[in-house]
Order: sequence, then structure tokens, then C-alpha cells
Amino acid sequence: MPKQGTLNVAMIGYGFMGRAHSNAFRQASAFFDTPFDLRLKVLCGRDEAKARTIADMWGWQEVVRHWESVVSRPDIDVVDICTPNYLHAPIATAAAQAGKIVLCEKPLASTVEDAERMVEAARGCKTLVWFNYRRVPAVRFAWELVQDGRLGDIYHYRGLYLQSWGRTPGDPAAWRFNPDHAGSGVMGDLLSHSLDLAQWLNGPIRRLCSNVRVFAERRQVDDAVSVLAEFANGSMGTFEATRFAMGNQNRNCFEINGSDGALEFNLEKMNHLQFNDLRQEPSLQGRRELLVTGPGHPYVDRFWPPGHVIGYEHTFIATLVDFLEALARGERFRPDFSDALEIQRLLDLVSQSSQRGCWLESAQLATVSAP
Ligand code: SOE
Repeated sequence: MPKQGTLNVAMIGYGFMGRAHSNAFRQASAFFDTPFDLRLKVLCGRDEAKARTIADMWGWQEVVRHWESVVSRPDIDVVDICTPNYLHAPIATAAAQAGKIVLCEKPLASTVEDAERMVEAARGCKTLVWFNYRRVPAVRFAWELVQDGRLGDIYHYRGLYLQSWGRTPGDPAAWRFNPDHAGSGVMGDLLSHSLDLAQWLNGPIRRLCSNVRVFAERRQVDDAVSVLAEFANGSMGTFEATRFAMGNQNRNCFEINGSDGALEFNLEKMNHLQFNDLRQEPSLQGRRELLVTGPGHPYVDRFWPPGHVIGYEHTFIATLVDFLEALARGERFRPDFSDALEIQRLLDLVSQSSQRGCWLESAQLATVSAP
């Protein structure tokens, strides 16, 4: 594919996600025939020494300390935000007002009001929110099976996001427990992923009822949440997101039961998808573990030959490549800021429902998130 040009990237933040994004910026054109080349131009971080170390490791050309000094620079095309959540809104708003392409980590913001301001500021800009799990090949393949009607009428959707580090968080994660910096605990961090996948795979949630818990003494953000939901297609949903599911490290799962088939996915075995095809004659039915590494599976033919498994980092690469291709075609990329605003509104509903102890209706039925 002929290149349409080079995009200069400024990345704000350099933690765990900064490494995942840096890798994607470097690898996208190595694996895929991307329409744009990317230049890792500026890395911005408050601790200059740490930022310099990361910049040298990943090949960022320049380091700056203040995001204000970089987001409107004429030589920057793309601003990528992987800071603590409370900084998403001011950085994204300033970058959008300067006409940049804006990429942002999830959750979109700390509050619905901030997320709304971001969507407003970014009208006319191209945006991406890093709900990277949509681009796990097995998850994308699940989406294709659902779209093809292979599951028939959907009865149940179950989403689990189970981690166990909430009892003994280390230092780098400290901001995630500061309500002013994170906005919420597992709701924004983990449930946001599950809700994004659920609405993408199974359509909008119509109403929900939730129970939010804090287990650690004096902690000011939520440690665990469970949600009962009803989807617009009539199916029932249950969700659980927690940092206290002792014994689980990063178990991001979903299960869908339909009249004609059932699917199960677990991120800890991310190259596999369980499919029970109920259209087969009864004696042949049963869970089949598909190895979703090709042939005929999404993304993987651009990575390695069939059976040569991929990992967490590839989901960021695939997300970025889809974004660059949508950009070249002048199309909307999903999930963008507007999609992520709907997730933010759902999270708010989850929080309100738990506080008020009742079911609440979602106002967002108009939005169904496409590919
Ligand atoms: C930490 O809980 C975390 O890194 C999340 O912030 C990510 O979004 C999730 O993908 C893995 O866990």
C-alpha cells in the first residue's frame, strides 16, 4: 500500500501502558502494510530521568516534562494519552482544540462530565480509545460468529474481569487507589473493559442493577462490583469485576449462550475460543477449543504462521493498525471518544444503582458500537 505520509506522535505518560503503546507504535508498520509511518517524536513525563530511560529503550526522539508544552506543537500530529485518568480530560481537550488526532487510554475520563467535555472538544477530530481487547483475534472471531448469526437468539451474556492484587498493591499502582486521580477503582479499570466488550458483542444494555464493594480498610475507591443487566436484545447479563478474586491474575472472560451456539473466552488463554455449535447433530455437540491463530482468523495472518501463538502486546498493535486504516479511508474508528462516553455513562449508572439499591434504565439505547 502506498504510504500516505508520516505521523509524528507525542505520548503523554510512560508507565505500563506507555510501554504497551510504544511497542505498538514501533511494531505496527513492521507487521502490517500500514498507510502511515509513525515517528516516535516526543515522550512526556514528569520524572525526566525515568522518562529519558523509557525514551531510550523504545526510541522516542525527545523528552519533555510538561504536556502543555507539546500538545499543540505544529510538528505533532498525534497525541497519545496514557496518564492517570484525571489528566485525560485536560490533555485530550487541549490536543483536540489544537486539531490533533487524539488517542486515549480507558476509561475515557474520571467523570461523565469530563467525558462529555472531551467528546465535545473532539468533534471533527479522529479519536481512539484503547479498549484493546476488541482486537484479540479470538474475541474478534467471536464477534464475527455472533454477526453471522451462528449463536442464534442470545439468552445469556456473562462477563468476568478477575484480578487479585487489590490486597497488596505496589507503588506504581498507587494512583489507581486515589479517587482524585482514578475517579473509581475496578469500575473504570476493569468493568469498563467488560462493558465495552459486552455492548460490542451483544448490543446495548437496557437496564442494570449493581452492588459495589470496598474490602480494604480506609480505601476510597471500589474494590469489587457485580452487576445484573438486561440487554436490548432481551438477553440477561451478569458481570463481576474485582481486584480481590484471589487466585486469578488477569482473568478477563466472557461467555455467551444462544439458541444455536455458545462461546467462551478467557484472556489468560487468549489464543483460544471455546465454541459449542448447537447446529451440529446432538451426538457431535460439545465445547470445541478453537486455536484462533489462523488460517481464516482475523489479524493473525499478519503476525505469525498458524499455530504460532500471539500475546497481549499484539492487541495494541492490531488496534493501532485498524485505526490507521480507518484514518486513511476517512472513516470513523470504533471505539472512539463517543463510544467510550457511553461506557462512562454506564459506569455512572452502575455506581448510582449500587448507592440507591435499585435497577436503573440506560439512556443510551440509540448507540450500538460497530467494529
Ligand atoms: C490493571 O488493573 C490493568 O492493567 C488495567 O488497567 C488494564 O486496562 C487491563 O487490561 C489489565 O489490568
